[in-house]
Amino acid sequence: MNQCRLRSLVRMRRWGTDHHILARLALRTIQTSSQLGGTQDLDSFASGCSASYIEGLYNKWKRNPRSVDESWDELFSGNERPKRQPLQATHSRKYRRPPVERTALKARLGERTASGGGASPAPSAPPSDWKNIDDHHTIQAIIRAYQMRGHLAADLDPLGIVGPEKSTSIDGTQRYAAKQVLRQHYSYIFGDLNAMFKLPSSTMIGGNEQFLTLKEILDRLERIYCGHIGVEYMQINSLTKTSWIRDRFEKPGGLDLTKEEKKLILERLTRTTGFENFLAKKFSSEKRFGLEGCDIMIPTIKEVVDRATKQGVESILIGMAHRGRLNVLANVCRKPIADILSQFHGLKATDSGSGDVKYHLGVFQERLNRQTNRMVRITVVANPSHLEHVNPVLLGKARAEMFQRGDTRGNKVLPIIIHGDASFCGQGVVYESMHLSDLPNYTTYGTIHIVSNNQVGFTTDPRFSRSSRYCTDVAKVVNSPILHVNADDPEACIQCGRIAADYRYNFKKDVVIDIVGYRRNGHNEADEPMFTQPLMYQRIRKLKPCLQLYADKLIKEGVITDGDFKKMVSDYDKICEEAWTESKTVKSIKYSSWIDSPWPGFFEGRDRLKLCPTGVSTDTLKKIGKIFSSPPPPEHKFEMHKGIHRILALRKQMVQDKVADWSLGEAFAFGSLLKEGIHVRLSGQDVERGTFSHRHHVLHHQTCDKVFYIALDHLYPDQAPYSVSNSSLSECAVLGFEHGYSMASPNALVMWEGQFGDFCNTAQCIIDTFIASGETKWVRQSGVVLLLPHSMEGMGPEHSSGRMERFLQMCDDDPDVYPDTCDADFVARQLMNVNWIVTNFSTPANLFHGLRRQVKMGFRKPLINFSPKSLLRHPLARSPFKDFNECSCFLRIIPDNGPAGKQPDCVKKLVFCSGKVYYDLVKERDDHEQVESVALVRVEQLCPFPYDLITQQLELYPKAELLWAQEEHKNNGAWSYVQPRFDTALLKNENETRCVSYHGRPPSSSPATGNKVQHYNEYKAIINSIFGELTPENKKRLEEKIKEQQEKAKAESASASKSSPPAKSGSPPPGAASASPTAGPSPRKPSITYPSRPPKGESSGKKRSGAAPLPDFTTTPPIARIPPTIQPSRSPSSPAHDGVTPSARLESSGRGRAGSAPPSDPALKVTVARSPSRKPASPGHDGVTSAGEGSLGTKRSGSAPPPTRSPAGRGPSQIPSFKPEFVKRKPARDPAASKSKTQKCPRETDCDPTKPEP
Ligand SMILES: Cc1ncc(C[n+]2csc(CCOP(=O)(O)OP(=O)(O)O)c2C)c(N)n1
Repeated sequence: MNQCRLRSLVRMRRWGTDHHILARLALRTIQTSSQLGGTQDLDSFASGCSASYIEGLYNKWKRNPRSVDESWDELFSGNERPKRQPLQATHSRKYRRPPVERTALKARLGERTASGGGASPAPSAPPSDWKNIDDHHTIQAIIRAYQMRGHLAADLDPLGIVGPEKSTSIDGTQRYAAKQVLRQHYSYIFGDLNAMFKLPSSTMIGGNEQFLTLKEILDRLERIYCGHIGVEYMQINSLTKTSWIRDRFEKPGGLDLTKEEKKLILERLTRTTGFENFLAKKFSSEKRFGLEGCDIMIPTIKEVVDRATKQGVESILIGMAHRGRLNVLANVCRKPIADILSQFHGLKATDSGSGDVKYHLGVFQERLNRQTNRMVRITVVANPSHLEHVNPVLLGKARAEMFQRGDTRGNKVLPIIIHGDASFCGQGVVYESMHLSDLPNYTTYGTIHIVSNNQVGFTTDPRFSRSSRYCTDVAKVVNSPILHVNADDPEACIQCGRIAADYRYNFKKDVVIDIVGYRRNGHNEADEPMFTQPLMYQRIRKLKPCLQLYADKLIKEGVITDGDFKKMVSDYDKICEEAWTESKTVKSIKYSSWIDSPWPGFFEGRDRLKLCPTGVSTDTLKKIGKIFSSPPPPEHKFEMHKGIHRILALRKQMVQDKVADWSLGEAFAFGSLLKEGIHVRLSGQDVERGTFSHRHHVLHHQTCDKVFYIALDHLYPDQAPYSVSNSSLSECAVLGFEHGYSMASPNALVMWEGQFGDFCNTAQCIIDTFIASGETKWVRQSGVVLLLPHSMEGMGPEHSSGRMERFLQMCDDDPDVYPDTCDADFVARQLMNVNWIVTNFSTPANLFHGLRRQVKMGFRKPLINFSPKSLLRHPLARSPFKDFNECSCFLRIIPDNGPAGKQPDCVKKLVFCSGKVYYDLVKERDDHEQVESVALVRVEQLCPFPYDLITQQLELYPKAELLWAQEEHKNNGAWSYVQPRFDTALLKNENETRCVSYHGRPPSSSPATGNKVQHYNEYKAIINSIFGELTPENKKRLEEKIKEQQEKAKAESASASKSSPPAKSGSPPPGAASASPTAGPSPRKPSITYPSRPPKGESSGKKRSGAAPLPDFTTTPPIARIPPTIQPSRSPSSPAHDGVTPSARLESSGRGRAGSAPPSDPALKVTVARSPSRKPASPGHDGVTSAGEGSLGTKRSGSAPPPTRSPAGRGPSQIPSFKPEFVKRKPARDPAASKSKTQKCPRETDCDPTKPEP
């Protein structure tokens, strides 16, 4: 036919110009083709298609030469270029070889493939064959389309409600590859399915084969990407990771399972379904939140457990909600079934507490994993009803466990979180927790998330509960691969479990498995789902359970027989029946047998009521003070900010004067605990510097990026690790995380500081459901400390109150019961019996003792402390060293030690107060000249209420009128808590007729005014109600005093400006160091310089000279003035980006920042570390993260490593034996890379360096 056609074309030559041109064209093509040695092209080109195509073009050209491509124009008009120019892109697009041409190519390649096997050489296509290139590009794009969007066409829904329709291609094959996947390539694929193509390197579907037909390519891609697994991974910004996943899914045979593996899946599925069936049979109307419809979740988790234990994981922590929880306990943790069943019998508990519903309880099981023959500890963390809020708690606990085990890479501890579909996308805490996943001090080196996706949330359809396509889209923010899988395909689910475990092992990153199933029953077993999802449930009723489907499949495949399956089912039923019989013999339950975080060795042999002393020696104070007030050793040439020089000078002066301000008192607490082997961890927003710029625990080199110094890391050679870390801007997740961290071990002081106390309400769920009630519900203790800046300083409604009233309202001490204060252990017993401790410290010494007491008690109790703002720099809020020494202790109340206290009979008013208002009252009492008639008593520990000491005070001042003074509004602050307790204390004395009157702001829905004048007027009203108006004599005296102080200040500043250049930020402020070194104010002091001048750069903007004028509402602390200059530039483009000074490099390889080994040399060293890697600006999906990120060893590693010394002989004996390898840093794999100044991204290098890059 072709020959024929050609002959006719040649004949045309004779007919006329038009035909002549066509013939010329044909001949030229023939010539070109034969020059290239091809004969098939001649056939193809001269085929009917080509001829009519050219003819059509020619006719078009005749009508309008410009209507065809320039190349055709040249050809038809005879103005051909002598030689073909390199084609422009436009040429290649417009020149379209008829599709049938591929048949010839196919035939040619087919022959070679058949003869030469898989690895045939690439066909030598003509370089000018742009269509051929286009075709290959298209194939590549098709492959990429499947990789990127195949999940959109995957068959994920066992109900068949959601999912694409199959369409029929030209060869009659039913394909899922809908337009949404293939888009512009959709029509292309139906052209010629037998065309052969070379596979691009971006796919592994060919295995060893390099060439496949289009049909085979499509079939393979369909099977991989549009089958029962829909994998989302192309969004990951790492070529290594995407390649790894691609290879795992695409390699032929990679997802096959052996017969034995299939049998194991069936066995596990039998147990899972069998357990639910058994519960349904025995307790048909009991809520158990069954897993039916997502049964495969249990074998999937078990696959993860198998895989992880094989990889060396020793402890697996699971956080989950209600759905399927009992099944997890029975079949994953292997909690004895009888124990679980006994929870259904309504038995009495023999221990105290409230207990919790059975599907919230925690479990801690250590067992042998039979598949791997290794011991594994599995913990399911107790959780409240509040869905997803257990996530950060679980992560914190996992992180702490890693710390204790010296597991620096998450090789031994694996966190797994199980989510519901509606809650995963609905709860904000999921997002907040996800964002912790890669932060150096919070990472758990990857968490495996499993979504039990039953496509409904209670009664709400997904289309009404989320706007995202998938419920898992939230995980994309951290670049997680997401494996969606059809729950009715057990083998696919197991493969996903396997791949997820391997991914986490290799890359130490989060990964998500979304098991798409259904819910066979209602939200709980008593619910009628047909009310709300009638059509869905009509389908569900017709569906065979997954177990049955899979058993049928395996029987058909010959893996098992029908008899085998029946035996499997009956064997497990027998196990359940036996457990049922056993459970009926149980007569009582113990809440404590459901504890998720036992502290072995901590309670045994310990006198829980013994309160150990909290004071330390003066030598210890001096040592800590010296290092805390010193800059890094000079040999490190650490360039500090001038302001820091000044702050350190002030600290040094204080140490010399043997007096401590707030930050020094806090440092004494931390430092002395570190010395005793207690790990200290402080986390929260901006805690490193301190919101109010008072702490400065991390000093930043001013010209070298990521070089910093933490004095508290360098106190003692054998000290415990200190971890201070700025957190993400989250309260809920970060507080949850720290709470979880505190659960893991009693031998750590774990603190979370709120930026302002007010913000703790975004963590309310954690506070209410974990911290306030965790011990009562789950017998689980925690010594977590909340530091909540609180006080009324005219900063407006949201920066004034830590919502003390809410914490106090949740205290569970009975306000109407006067405790047995004669009990020798009264103080400890009171602490032990209450759910948490609430304090409002007013001195650095009490802060010191209060924090130390947290780990000195024989039990653990959360501490909520309302920390100060202006008091951080208040000259009177200082404590002498003697208040920290061995003879000192925590003061639950601070009585009046002044003239009033010394002559109590003369006292007319006894004013109780708490916190910062005390200092206002002292000043006002002074100004009102009532130092002898008004006694001021500070209640430092509000809960448990110090009845014994309060009663003593009441008795000490028998004639005094009793007042409670607070700066908060009446419905806020401590009043509603203390009032009934004062009454109870007063009622104790039969002869007592007094009661305590309230002096504070009136009730208000807003915690504070935003208007300074109103703030002051409110303040003045309180003062007047306590002390009365200032008398004319008072006023006159004060005016004189102010005048005198102003003159003095003027003279001082004049002499200062004469003798020295203007004060620099590096020099100490005048008079700052000469502040009163006494803890309590001297009532006879003429005036209070108030507050002390903040460091330069933090000026309040108000010029204050000398004494505070009256009226003084300028007690606002210098909090809002965060000096930006203290922050070194972290710009990656900064020349100092990686500028680590040679001396500073000393430690750069040895330890990360807040958490590293104590230096082997007691001499101080500068801690150098890369700050947490800055994420590169999205380099695109293939973009490997750019340089400039810190390497593993130099990033600010998370928690400090455990101490290397044996804890024996110091501190409680339960200190875990820390392993030194925690501090070891893996040597850089590539020496050249390690020499390089610019470190590779830890996200890449962190991945197991022993693994070859795919
Ligand atoms: C924070 C929170 N809000 C509301 C609820 C009430 N609630 C309990 S289960 C549930 C539906 C959860 O749906 P999903 O996350 O899909 O899990 P499922 O029960 O379907 O397994 C709701 C709204 C809750 N427990 N916690």
